[in-house]
Amino acid sequence: MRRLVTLPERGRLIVSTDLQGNVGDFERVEEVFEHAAERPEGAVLVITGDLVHGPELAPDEWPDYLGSYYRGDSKRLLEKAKALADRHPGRVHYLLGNHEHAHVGGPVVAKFFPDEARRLEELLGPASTRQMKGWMRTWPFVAVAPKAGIVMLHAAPHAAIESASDLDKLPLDGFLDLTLADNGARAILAALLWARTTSSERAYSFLKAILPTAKVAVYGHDVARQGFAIDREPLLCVSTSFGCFDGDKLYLDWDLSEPVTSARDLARDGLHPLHPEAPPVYRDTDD
Ligand SMILES: [Mn+2]
Repeated sequence: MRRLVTLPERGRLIVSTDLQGNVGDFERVEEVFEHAAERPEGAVLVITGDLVHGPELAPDEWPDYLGSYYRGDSKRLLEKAKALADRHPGRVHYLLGNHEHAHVGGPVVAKFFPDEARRLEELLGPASTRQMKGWMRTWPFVAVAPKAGIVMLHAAPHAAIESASDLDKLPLDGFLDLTLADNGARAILAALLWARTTSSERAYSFLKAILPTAKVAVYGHDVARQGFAIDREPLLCVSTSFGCFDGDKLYLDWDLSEPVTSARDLARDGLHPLHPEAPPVYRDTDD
């Protein structure tokens, strides 16, 4: 299975991170992408995983740390995501996150329910569950924009790989059986889907394995309450939806033909508010 998607060298690149069942935010990402796709050179959309598994809380149970209120609806989000990909063949890429992995062989995730995957599969019923699993099993782990020099993945680029083809060999299953065989592969996949940060050295080594000229890794998984975080070069952690207030949510919009120089420059020139009309709460708007 090919786990690396190589994007075109021209057109717009739209990137969103974790949605966790937030249909309203997905619709806004969809609108941004479909508007960009109307340009003559076209556009591609990359959503870096964790589309599913959101809170189903009442407004008065909602804790402040979750940002703006929404009611998670992963079922509807998946239907919309599939429809969007079908409308734009080869132009919409969903990367596997740890929450999708929980449906196709990964460890149980317990965020708002003791077993998030079971909760969603109960809502879907057996036929749709089978369909969803078949689809998610094909999702790539990494996308690369070769001319821009941007690598996208779910979590921080901490995985020890030597080449892109190492990604293709990683089995999704086997996280629950504790034999020593394939322990190395399990560690690589766990790092790809769970690492919150990493050293510059590990990150550059990951980028080099994917594309020697790559300059920045864009990912989510963690919540950056001000919309993005740069722990150090070449790491750009973006929060498009989950855990943020509406005015702090950011997405990436970049020209695929424009080489990036650093995470800092990409953040300054490429990040845009998902809800420009909403007031920022944590986001620094000085420049
Ligand atoms: Mn995640």
